[in-house]
Amino acid sequence: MQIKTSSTMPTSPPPAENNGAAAAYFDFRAAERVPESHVWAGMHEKDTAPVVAAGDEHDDDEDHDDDEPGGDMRDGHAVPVESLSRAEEQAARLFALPAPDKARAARRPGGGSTGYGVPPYLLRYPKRMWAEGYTFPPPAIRDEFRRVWPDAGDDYHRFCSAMEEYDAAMRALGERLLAMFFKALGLAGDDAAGGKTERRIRDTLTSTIHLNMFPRCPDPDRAVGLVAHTDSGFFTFILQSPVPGLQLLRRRPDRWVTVPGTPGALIVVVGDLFHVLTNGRFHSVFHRAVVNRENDRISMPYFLGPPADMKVTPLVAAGSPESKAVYQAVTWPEYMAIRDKLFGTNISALTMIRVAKEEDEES
Ligand SMILES: O=C(O)CCC(=O)C(=O)O
Repeated sequence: MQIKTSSTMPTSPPPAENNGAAAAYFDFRAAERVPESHVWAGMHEKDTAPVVAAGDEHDDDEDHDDDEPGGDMRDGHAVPVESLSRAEEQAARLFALPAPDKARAARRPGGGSTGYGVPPYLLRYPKRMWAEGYTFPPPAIRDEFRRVWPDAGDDYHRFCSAMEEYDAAMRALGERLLAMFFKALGLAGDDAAGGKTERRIRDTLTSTIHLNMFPRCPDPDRAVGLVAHTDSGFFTFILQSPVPGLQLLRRRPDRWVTVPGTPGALIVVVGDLFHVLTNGRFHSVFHRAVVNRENDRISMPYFLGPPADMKVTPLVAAGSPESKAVYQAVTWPEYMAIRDKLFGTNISALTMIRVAKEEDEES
């Protein structure tokens, strides 16, 4: 079965006119149909990737690897629900602002990955997503959002406070989760080989928040909220709202699984560099967002990863005692350069940096 992913979807580079600032704003509210610029033909073909609800899954695969899914529901995460809903409410208010207010904060060409509009890598696709987005690094919240609210009035302070609270809660959760992952790998504790590595990773974790607004869509079968992809960093938290839309790719057999809309639940999505760090023990997972006819959906992925200058080196003890490093050590920018080069091909960047065959071959 052929699954369409971010690396298999486009077969040729997009025409130049699809790139650039013009893609920054599209009035989804006014759209009565999905324009050609946003049509993704064949995205929802049932025979390409059957969609089942997460609760209905039956995995009869004898070879099933417990670590295989790479995306996980974490309820009971101890993050105050009020912090999550305050941030979600503020994200919705941001996207509800008039277009000129948002346009003031548009991503600057060549200005990195911060701001309102379409992330640069999505501009490489021939078609646009049914989504608005805003990306920012948490330490820059107060500076960044002066672009939206230059007067720094009450709305600005309410927004920034909510995002700071969200950041603090997610970061603390990230550090706890890292400790859990290390424990699961048998590397926890001060005396264990991984103790030092865990502390180094925990103390240097970098984070990015990306706010997504997936507007309701007049023809959801012809549109996509966010094309299938893996995250490149360590791991990502994706808060679930009552409106479902996140789908995870499950393997053997390949199928898209819809994560139920459970308010307050967080999905943990393992990224490529965590796959490398754990020597393939925790697999990164393809995921995508779909849209629906009835409801807008907000999502606020919280991405955690290494600093740019850290070589991510496989923890050899992550596998069996005799295992070797399966991947070359890479920095995040080095890994992204490989991913960028492979865009539009069928080849995964993980495969390119693989130096030894994993027992559990990824595809
Ligand atoms: O909205 C979602 O559920 C997924 C978002 C996501 O994967 C992303 O923004 O990278």
